[in-house]
Amino acid sequence: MTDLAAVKAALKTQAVETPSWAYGNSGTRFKVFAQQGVPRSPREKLDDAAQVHALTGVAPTVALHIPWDTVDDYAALAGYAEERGLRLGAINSNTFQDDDYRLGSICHPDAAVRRKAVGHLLECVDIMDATGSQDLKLWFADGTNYPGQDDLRGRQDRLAEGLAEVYARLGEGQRMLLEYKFFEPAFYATDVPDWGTAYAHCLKLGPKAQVVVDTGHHAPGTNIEFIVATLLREGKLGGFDFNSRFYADDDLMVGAADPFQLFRIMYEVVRGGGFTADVAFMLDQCHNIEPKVPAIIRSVMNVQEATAKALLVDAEALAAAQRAEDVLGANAVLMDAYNTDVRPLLAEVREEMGLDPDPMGAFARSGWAEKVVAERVGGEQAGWGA
Ligand code: PSV
Ligand code: MN
Ligand code: MN
Repeated sequence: MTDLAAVKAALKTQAVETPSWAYGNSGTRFKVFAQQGVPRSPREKLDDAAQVHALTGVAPTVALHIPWDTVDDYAALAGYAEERGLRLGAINSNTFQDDDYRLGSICHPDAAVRRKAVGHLLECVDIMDATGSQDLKLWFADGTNYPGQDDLRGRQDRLAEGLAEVYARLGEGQRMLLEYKFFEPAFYATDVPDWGTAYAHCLKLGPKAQVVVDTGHHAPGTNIEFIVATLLREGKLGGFDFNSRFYADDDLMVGAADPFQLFRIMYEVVRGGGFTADVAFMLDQCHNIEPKVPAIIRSVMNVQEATAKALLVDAEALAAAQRAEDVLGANAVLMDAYNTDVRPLLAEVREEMGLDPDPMGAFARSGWAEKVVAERVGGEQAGWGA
C-alpha cells in the first residue's frame, strides 16, 4: 500500500526549473514564427517565469543561457528574480554560436580557440558567484563531420584539460553538469556523445562534476531509465534537461511524445532516491508554434503527473512479485500506477498549497497573455541567440 499523505508531501516539495530561452521566440532552421507579447529582456523572461511558478507552485528557479541572457549586473538580476518569488538556476554556457567555433570550442585543434572557450566557461562561474547559482551546465557542440578530420583521442585530451581548468575554479557548493548528445551539429563524431563519455570525464574530475541527461539526446529506442538508474547508483546523476522527441532533438514539451517513458524515468529516480537528492529537474524546450507560457505550465504539470504516478508505485507489492518470479504480476504493479488518473490527486495537492487546482485555466483567466501583448511593444523580442 502506498502512503498517500507521503506522496502528496513529496509532490509539494518538487521543483522544476524552467529555461529562460523557452520564454523567447524560437523555431527550426527554416523559420522562427515570432509571437506577440514575447519578452524583450531577461527581466521580462523572469516576469513570465513568475507566472508559471505562481500558478504551479513548483517552478521556483529559472536557468539562464549566456550570452543570450547577458546583463550588466547579475546580482541585480538575481534580486529582481527574488522580488518575484524566484531564484536564478543553472548557468548554461554557449560555445557554439561564434565563427571561431567552426571546428569546435574546448576540443578545437587551435589552442587560442580553446582558451577563448575556457575563458567563457570561467566567466560563467563568475556569473554563478554573482547570482548564487549552484550549477554550471555544459553542452559542447564539438565534434567532426568527416573521418580523419581531427584526432578523436587528441580531442578527448583537450576536453579533459579544459574541463579540469574549469573544475578547479568551482567554489564551495558549485557543480559542473556535463551534458551529452549523440549527434548534431556534428554528424560524424561528437566529442561528448553519450553518458559513458560524460561519466568518464566526470569521474576523473571529481565529486563536483555530474552528468545531465537531456531526454532528447539519445538514439531512438535507447533505454533512458537504465542510464538514469546507473548514474544514480554511481552518484553521478546531476540532473535532467526534460523535453520530448519523436525524431531527433525535437525539444517538444516533456511528456508529450512519450508519457510512459517519462513515468519510467521518474520511477527510476524515485527508486534510486534521486527525488530527494540533489538532482536538478530542468526543462530544455522550445515552443515554436504554441503559446509559450501555457506550454511551460503544461510541461511542469506533465512532470508532476509522471512523478505522482512514479510515487504511487506500490514498492512492497512490486518487490514481492519480483521475488515470486511473477513476471506478469510485477509488470501489473508498475502499470497500475502508470494507469492511475493522478489529476484529481494533483488538484488536491494544489488546493492544499493554496493554488488554483487548474493552472492552465487559471492562466487563461489571469489576463497575463493579453496584458503582455499590450505592454510589450517596441524593442526587440528575445529569441534563440538574443
Ligand atoms: C543542445 O541541444 C541543448 O540541449 C543544450 O542544453 C543547449 O544548451 C540547449 O540545447 C540550448 O537550447
Ligand atoms: Mn539540453
Ligand atoms: Mn538539445
